[in-house]
Amino acid sequence: MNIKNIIKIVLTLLVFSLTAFAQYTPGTVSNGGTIAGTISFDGTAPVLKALKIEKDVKVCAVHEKYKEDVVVGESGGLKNVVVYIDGIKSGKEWETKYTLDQNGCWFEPHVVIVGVGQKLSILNSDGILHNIHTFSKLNKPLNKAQPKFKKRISAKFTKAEFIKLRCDVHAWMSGWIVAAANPYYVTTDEAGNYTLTGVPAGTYTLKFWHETLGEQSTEVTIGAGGSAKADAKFSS
Ligand SMILES: [Cu+2]
Repeated sequence: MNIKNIIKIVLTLLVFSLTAFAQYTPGTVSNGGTIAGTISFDGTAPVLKALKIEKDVKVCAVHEKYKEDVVVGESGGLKNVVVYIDGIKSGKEWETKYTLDQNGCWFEPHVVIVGVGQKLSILNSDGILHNIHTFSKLNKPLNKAQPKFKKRISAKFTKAEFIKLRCDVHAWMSGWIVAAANPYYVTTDEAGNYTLTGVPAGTYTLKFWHETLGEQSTEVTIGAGGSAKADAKFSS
């Protein structure tokens, strides 16, 4: 065997082991724990910017629309923060359904989570033409017309990534697809609250991602069947 072949084999094994190492293995978690908390916005909440709706107004202008880049609730809670466990290798099963809707010319939800390798159903509830367009770097970008008769298309993502999302027909439509490395990804609600369930006992790196305010992380230790609290604050 010459040296070239040996290098080839070593490289193949290395790539294979790295790939295996990066993958998540779903299964049953007995006595899983819960991590919960509140993400808040530190400072004066920015004034929501009204969006101009000048196209397909009969369907699209049914209610006022505001830019969703920073959404702060009454008590200072920050909506649409993705809270996730970074690097967890095994744990609970994936969700059975992941859905993104285009409803009233609006992405619902604004930040949608889909597991890597899982199916994202993209609905068109409007009965008009939309064109879904993703701006991904690690995954293959998606640029697909969804005519009024096409109620549902689907997409899969092979790598974990935060992906900017737009509609090429309606300039104000903007959102995010989060291709999740594991099932421990959630988004915060209007009050900034989140809950991660079914977490195996261990010490984890918990990350908080916001589309314009950046990313933070903290360490969390959770015992079997236990609960942990992790809050975070973002400012602009
Ligand atoms: Cu559209």
